[in-house]
Amino acid sequence: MRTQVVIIGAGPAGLLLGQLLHLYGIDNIILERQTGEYVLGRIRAGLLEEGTVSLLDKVGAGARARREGLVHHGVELAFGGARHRIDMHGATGKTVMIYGQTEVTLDLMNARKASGQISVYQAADVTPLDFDTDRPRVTYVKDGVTHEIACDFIAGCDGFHGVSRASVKPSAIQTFERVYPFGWLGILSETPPVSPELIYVNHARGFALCTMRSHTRSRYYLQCPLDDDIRNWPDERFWDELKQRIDRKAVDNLVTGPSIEKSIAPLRSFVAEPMRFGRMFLAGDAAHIVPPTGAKGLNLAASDVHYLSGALREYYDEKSSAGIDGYSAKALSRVWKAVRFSWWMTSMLHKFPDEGEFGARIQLAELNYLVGSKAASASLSENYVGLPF
Ligand code: RFL
Ligand code: PHB
Repeated sequence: MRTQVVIIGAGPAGLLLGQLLHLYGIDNIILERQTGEYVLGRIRAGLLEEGTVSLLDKVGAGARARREGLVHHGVELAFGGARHRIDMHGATGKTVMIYGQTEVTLDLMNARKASGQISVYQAADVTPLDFDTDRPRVTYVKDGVTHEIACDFIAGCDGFHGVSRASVKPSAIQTFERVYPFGWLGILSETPPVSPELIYVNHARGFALCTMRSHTRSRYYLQCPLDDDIRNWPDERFWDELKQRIDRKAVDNLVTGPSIEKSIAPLRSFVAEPMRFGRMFLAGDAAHIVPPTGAKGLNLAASDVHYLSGALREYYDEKSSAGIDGYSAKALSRVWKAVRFSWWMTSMLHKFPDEGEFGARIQLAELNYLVGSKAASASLSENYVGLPF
């Protein structure tokens, strides 16, 4: 078998890249380790930047997001018992959209089916080979049979634990990492959101986030110890703890109900440099991870594949390597800004066990400055709605 680009991974990065390449007339095959149902079952991101929604529009997968997504003009920060609204739209003219990653994935899967491009789910032992030569290839096993695809390029869109980055010889790659000493315990419930906009909470008991998927479905997160277990968190305990961290008005408005999903995610910042190794490129979580506090992970996957698809289009249409040569530096420049923003939001909003009372007071001073200063609010807004790409 032969194709122009083999894409490893059918998460948002791989699916969106596949559709952008298809739009540019570049043949591609997606190899995914899991089943489609499994990929769709992962409850993750919920917040899309305007640039991400525009890319969905561009590949013909944005119609449902435009219909069902909730457009938010502001965001709230709660600390010291009070809530403060940041008018993101007033500061930047831009908005964000609440539309779940599961829905984005479903819309992209449907667009891919309609385009007739090949996707292989349950592809085992996917192995990128010879990407430091002019004849890269990828092998995989399906139903016990080994297959090989010859290609021009490989796109590693296989997430943090994928095979692509792991296939690069260690001397060719540099990694930067910060692991935070806590996790996020998240629940999804079929209840109306506590407030029309997101509330990020700094509290002495730990961070909390009130977010949503729709007018009838809420998503809440609580900072929890890294080694905690969801078995320690029956729904009742979750709601009790949330009520202790949110403000009075929110407690009064909170509608509780049975959880339909519950999970704990560790928080980490991670960047691999470069994002290109000969004829293999990394994009999305395969190259970088941000803590979810800034809501940047999925949006970075989108900007990466925007740059990468443009570079590959230039290679095929204009016979120029300038785009692919510049991909890594261009993507990393935006990645590091989002890594900084996510690290900063995480540092300002969570309880850090080792920072003590001094650290807690510094956080409050920063939050007070932020909500009292037009310049500081505008800076947060500009990053939150997404830097241009
Ligand atoms: P994914 O989604 O991990 O997809 C990678 C795919 O590759 C497959 N794969 C392989 N396939 C073949 N062979 C192999 N050897 C393979 N190894 C792996 C996997 O099965 C998978 O299908 O990476 P991608 O596409 O780069 O997308 C990244 C996003 O999923 C991620 O950044 C976001 O979910 C992060 N995130 C958020 N991002 C936002 O932009 N806004 C948010 O509000 C937001 N909230 C979140 C989040 C992540 C969270 N968790 C669970 C870490 C909230 C949470 C709690
Ligand atoms: C979500 O809706 O799941 C979400 C929103 C904003 C974040 C993180 C997660 O910062």
